[in-house]
Amino acid sequence: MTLNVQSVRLEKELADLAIISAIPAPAVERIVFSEHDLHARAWLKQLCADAGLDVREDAVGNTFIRWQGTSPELPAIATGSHIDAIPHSGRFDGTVGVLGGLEAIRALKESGFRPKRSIELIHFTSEEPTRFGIGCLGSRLMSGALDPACDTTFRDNEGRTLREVRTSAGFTGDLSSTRLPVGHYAGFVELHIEQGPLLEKRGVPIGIVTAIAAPASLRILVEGEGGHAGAVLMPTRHDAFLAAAEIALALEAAARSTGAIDSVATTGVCEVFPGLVNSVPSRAKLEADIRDIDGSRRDGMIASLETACAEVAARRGVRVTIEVVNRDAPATCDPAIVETAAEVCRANDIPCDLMVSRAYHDSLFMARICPTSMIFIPCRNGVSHRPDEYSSPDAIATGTRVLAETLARLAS
Ligand code: HGY
Ligand code: MN
Ligand code: MN
Repeated sequence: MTLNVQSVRLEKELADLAIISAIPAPAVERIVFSEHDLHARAWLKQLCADAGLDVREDAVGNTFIRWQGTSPELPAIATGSHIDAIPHSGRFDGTVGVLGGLEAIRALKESGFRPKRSIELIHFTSEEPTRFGIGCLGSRLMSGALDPACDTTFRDNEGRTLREVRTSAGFTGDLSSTRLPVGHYAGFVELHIEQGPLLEKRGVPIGIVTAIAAPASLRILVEGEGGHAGAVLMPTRHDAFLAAAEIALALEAAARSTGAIDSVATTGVCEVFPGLVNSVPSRAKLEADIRDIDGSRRDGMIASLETACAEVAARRGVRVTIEVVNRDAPATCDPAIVETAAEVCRANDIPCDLMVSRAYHDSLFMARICPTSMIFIPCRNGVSHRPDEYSSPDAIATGTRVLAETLARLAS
């Protein structure tokens, strides 16, 4: 198949999207339903309309960009990713899968190929957990992994509900209408940067994902006793921050002690109240991210954390409450989809490795409703979620080519 992936066009679009951001380059910030997110959505929809594709949006802003096949009644083949970006992040996480997916469709169209099954590019709403505290909001709703009641229970930092925010952004309708049935798609393939160092280290241009790690995130509230930093003597203190610090270290120890390199745990948020130099902390809030490719090992880390919280609470005379925000199963990718992408690599003499994904993606939830896999491309030093995140035009073009031919085979 002679495909002309227009790398210059794709690089320009990636660069244009990168500057639609709440903060100056090279950092990127595009929080779901913010003015920058809405600007980027409008820009993307225009790009897709210019490519002659049909565009529709659901009640939470998941956007479906469709290339009608010759047998439109058959379940379509889908690809896609996200364009929301956490603060101080990079310009390739997610965007490579959306703009690379668009370029894959345009290259196929321009080659004269006609798919039997329609091919649909999906821009998922809020893959990042930034605004509502949970990742993959759009794909969770699509796959039935999240109760639509979250419409009124999820609130952002300003206390606004998901319903208020999404409807003022123009996305109306009942949230339950976002649900797609199993079988709605015949397959899903997501192109994404690896967000790890393995492909670059091995000098391999393509990774094909066989499994996606099981993520969990927890909110931990520690309530102690505050007081005057000079007057409260050490033996009588119930310092909420120091208790929280011990809990964060216990979480690190839990991850390091499983014996598996796939066990990771992060305390990424720590808020101290009242947060004054001469006042003993009376309250501390932690947010912890705990993952492993093995779900039971991940649950073992959570159990260790719960034990540590009880021990610290008793010894320090503080109250600790744990809220599990999400605790998802890992996903196994579909062997037939994996094999199709591997065949494409072999046919083009492109080396590829089978690998797991330690980051979570919308594919984690798409795998619940259709056969799914991912195509990874290398990113420099494995860096991601940082402004210096980088993937070369050649790597992106190669990933886009493999995606295009994989979609063509699946849609034929
Ligand atoms: O955190 C993740 O794994 C994804 O990048 N949101
Ligand atoms: Mn990310
Ligand atoms: Mn991502």
